[in-house]
Order: sequence, then C-alpha cells, then structure tokens
Amino acid sequence: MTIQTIPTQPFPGQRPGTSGLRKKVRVFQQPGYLENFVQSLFDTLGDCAGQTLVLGGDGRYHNRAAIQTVLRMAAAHGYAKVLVGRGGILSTPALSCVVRKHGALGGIVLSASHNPGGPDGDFGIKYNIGNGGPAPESFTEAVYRRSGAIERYRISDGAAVDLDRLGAARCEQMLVEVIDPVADYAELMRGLFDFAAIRALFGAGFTLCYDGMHAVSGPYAQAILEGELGAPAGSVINAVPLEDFGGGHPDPNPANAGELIARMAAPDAPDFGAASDGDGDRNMIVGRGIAVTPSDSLAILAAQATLAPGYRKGLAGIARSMPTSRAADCVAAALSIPCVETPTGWKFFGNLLDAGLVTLCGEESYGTGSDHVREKDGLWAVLFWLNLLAVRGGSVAALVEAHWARYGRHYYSRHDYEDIDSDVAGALMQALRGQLAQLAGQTLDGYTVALADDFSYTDPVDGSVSSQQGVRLIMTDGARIIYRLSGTGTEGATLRVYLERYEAEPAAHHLPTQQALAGLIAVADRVAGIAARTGRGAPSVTT
Ligand code: G16
Repeated sequence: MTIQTIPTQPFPGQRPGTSGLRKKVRVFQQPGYLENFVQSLFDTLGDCAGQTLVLGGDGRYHNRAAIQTVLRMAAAHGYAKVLVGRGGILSTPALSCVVRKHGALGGIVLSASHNPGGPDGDFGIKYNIGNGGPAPESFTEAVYRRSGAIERYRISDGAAVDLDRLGAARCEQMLVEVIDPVADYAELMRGLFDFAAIRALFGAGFTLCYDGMHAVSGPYAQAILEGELGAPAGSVINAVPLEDFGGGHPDPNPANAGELIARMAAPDAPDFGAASDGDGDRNMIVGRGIAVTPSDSLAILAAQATLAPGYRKGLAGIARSMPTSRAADCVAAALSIPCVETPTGWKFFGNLLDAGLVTLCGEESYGTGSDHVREKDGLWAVLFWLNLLAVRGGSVAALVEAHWARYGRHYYSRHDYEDIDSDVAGALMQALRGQLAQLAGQTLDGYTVALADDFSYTDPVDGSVSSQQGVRLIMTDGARIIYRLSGTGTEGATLRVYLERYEAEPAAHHLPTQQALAGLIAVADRVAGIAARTGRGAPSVTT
C-alpha cells in the first residue's frame, strides 16, 4: 500500500449549491472529478492528521464506489479514523448525530437528496463540520475557489474495504470502522420522545404507513417504528434502499409519494402516513384525507413541543427559512419567543442552534429539525408527531384544525417551474429586481404591496451577510409572493414561486388551497411574466 500523488486539472463548476455539490452521475464518474473535489475539501480543511471523519451516503447509484475513493483519500491525508455506515449507508441526520456523538472533525454525505438516482440520475457530495451541520457558505466557497486551482490529488492505492461487515479494518495507517447506521441515531431518538406512550398507541391499534421511497430512511424506520415501537410489520413500505430508488423520485410531496397519498385517501386508510426523502432528512406528514403543509407542521410541533420529553423545558426560539409560511411566527408570538427568518438552506440554522438562540427549525421544502442534530430530520419529525398524537389522542386532521382555529390558517403553496432555460430564468429574476422600486405601494388585483425587496440576511451570530436570497412582495394584509431560483437542481433552472395568504376566520379555513390562493397566483404570474417569458402555462410541480 502506498500513497500516490496524481496530477490533475480543474473541472469547471465545482461550486456547492444550496446543499453540497450535485451533478449528474456521469459527471461524477469522470476520472478525477470526485477526487478533485475531495482534495479541494481536504486542502481547505488543512491538517487532518489524527482526526476522525464520518462517511456515508443514501445508497444511490455510485455510492459504494465513491465511498471507497473517499476512504483512500482520507487515508492519504492522515485521518486517524473513519466511521462509515454499513453498506455505505448513513442518513443525513444520522451522520450529523454520529459526528456530534463521536467528536469527529466532520462528515461527508454522498447524496443528491431528493433528486432521482440511477446511472442517468444525480449524485452529490456535502461536507458537514464538527457541529454536525452543513458547512457554512464561507467554507464551501473556499472549497470552490480551491477546486479552480487544483493541480494534484493524493490517494492511497490500498484495497477496497468490505463495507458490509461491521467492525474494524485498515487503509494505510487509518482505522476504518464500519458501524451500524441506525444504533447511535435510535439512541438519540429514545432520549427525545416518549417511546412508551408511542408503543402504547400502536398497542391500542393505531395504524401507520411510512413510505421509505426505496431511499435511505427505510432501515431506520423499520428498526425504530416496527422493531422498537411495535408498529405492525409492513407499516413501512418501500423500505429497502435501492440504487435507483425503484425508479421513483424520492421527494416526499403529494406529487411524488403517490402510493402513500392514495392509501391515505382510501376508506380503510391508516391513522397516520409519512414519507421521507433520498437521504432521510425531509418528511411529509399525512393524516386521513389531509396532507399537512411543512410550514403548518413546524408551527404545530412548536406549539405542542412540551408534550415530548426532550422539549419539556420549552423552546428558546424558532427559525424558519424566509419562504416558509409565517404560521410558526404566530406560535412564537404566543410563546413570547423569537422567530428568526433565514435564507433557504439548512446551513443557515447552524449558528442559531449552536448559539442556543433557537430550538426548532423548519422549511417549506419538507424539512423540520431541532437542536438534537444540525440537519433536518425526517424520522425525528414523524416520531414527534406520533408522540403528540399518543399524548393528546385524536387524529392528525383534528390536531391541524384545532391549530388553525387557535392561530388562524396560512394558506400556502409552492409552484415550481422546472428545467427552464437558465438565461430565461436569470432574466426573469433580473427584471423582477428592476421593478422593485415601482412595486411598493401599487395595488394589484386588490392586493396592495407594502414591501417589495430582494431578501438579504445578516447572521446574528457571526455578522455574515447573504444577499439576493429571493424577491418578495409582501402585501398590506400579510399575504406574500416570493420568487427564487432553486440551488439544488442539476439541469437548467427551476423557478420557485411561493404563495401565502393568512385567514383568521375559522369558517373560511376549508377552501381548496389553490382556490384560496387564486388571486395571488394571478398576480404572481403577471408581475413576473412567467407564462410570457418561460412559455409555461402552469407549474411543473405544485406543493
Ligand atoms: C436542500 C436544502 C434545504 C432547501 C432545499 C431546497 O434540501 O438542505 O435547506 O430548502 O434544498 O432548496 P432549493 O429551493 O434551493 O432547491 P435537500 O433535502 O435537497 O438537502
């Protein structure tokens, strides 16, 4: 076994987006592509000698090959130890948990999250720092800069490590420990939630359908929900991680989790439905005949948090991404705690959590989490909901309706226009920015614009500024239209339009969402000229 120094040349575009570097599998399969990025990462980290790295992925196509490459490069950079999930599997929240528990320098997640997998699908890599959370933008930008100047990478020529056998192996001087991907995570969950109450709930005949979407969370859900908590065998469907996610799109929303939504609409529907995404950090909560919006889910968990043992002391604060609905703000106001509005991207929550400013965080993109790790956490959210239902009784729909009755309802929807030409998308956003000054004060179909701006965020902990985080129109009645381009796609551009309208009156809480938002939708299209510029008469995905 020797350590080799291989000459290389920069690949353009190795710039991490909202959550790591995501590209087509074929891009990652180019000789030296992954190696260049990992070398840029190690160069940015500096001296890694004697440190521990945590490594795992969501099991998608190319995961195993990439893990072997990262192991051989870590060995060449003097890491003392790498903890790697058996089979190369670690969900994003489990990796965050393992980094924190074992005091690792950081972790590498191999995943393109909710993006489709397989040879023609997407692959990705993301670095998490010692607090267990995504590296901040200043760090990912430094990696990107380094990737543009790279001339060589260092790698061991050691043999492949057997990823399927628990226990220790060596690569050069480095210890490779293949760990049970579920154990540390399950232990953390036991400390946060009332497992006895949830077990009693299932014992009393409560039924559940959890859709693993053939992605990483199936084994976690089977071990915890069926194994420990007594949910009937078969409650977890599509539980086995597959390299191509069974051909599906592992993005838990009503459009992609069709099988789950159909089951929840059937006359013999289970009491509770849930789904998670490729790397297990997203969640969708579904009741009989009702899909809970992620924004409402965050608000409901915040309002009821003290029913779960891990949150009995109450919340320090709540954080939500700017496009997430303001339902959580109403709860924060009632609890007299702060609600911090951040740009899209879980990385923005890390400082707030580390500083103890907030306890719960959430995003409209089916992400919810807390200070237990530094990632959003799909199964955690499911266990939280089960804990609430076990303690309170009643159905998902009843809990949601009671919440609306007390705090009012935030009708909310996101319209995605996927795979549009990048230049067209860029021009649309530029034109919007150009209109901001004139828009304030205008009345559009009955909505008067109180504020029109491009969201900018100053991190209250380190003072860093992130600008151009989304164009927002805030109306005098609190309704909002937000436009931004996705930072996670791998083809063309995706325009996201977020629509929100508040309704205090319980008698008006039962409109179909798109109907309730129809006026705003028309304004959103007209102001941005979406149909005219993109040629799209309707969004590709509505959630
Ligand atoms: C990632 C980020 C989230 C973000 C989401 C959507 O989620 O971690 O913070 O909300 O992408 O981002 P965008 O709107 O830029 O596509 P995941 O689950 O893909 O890692």
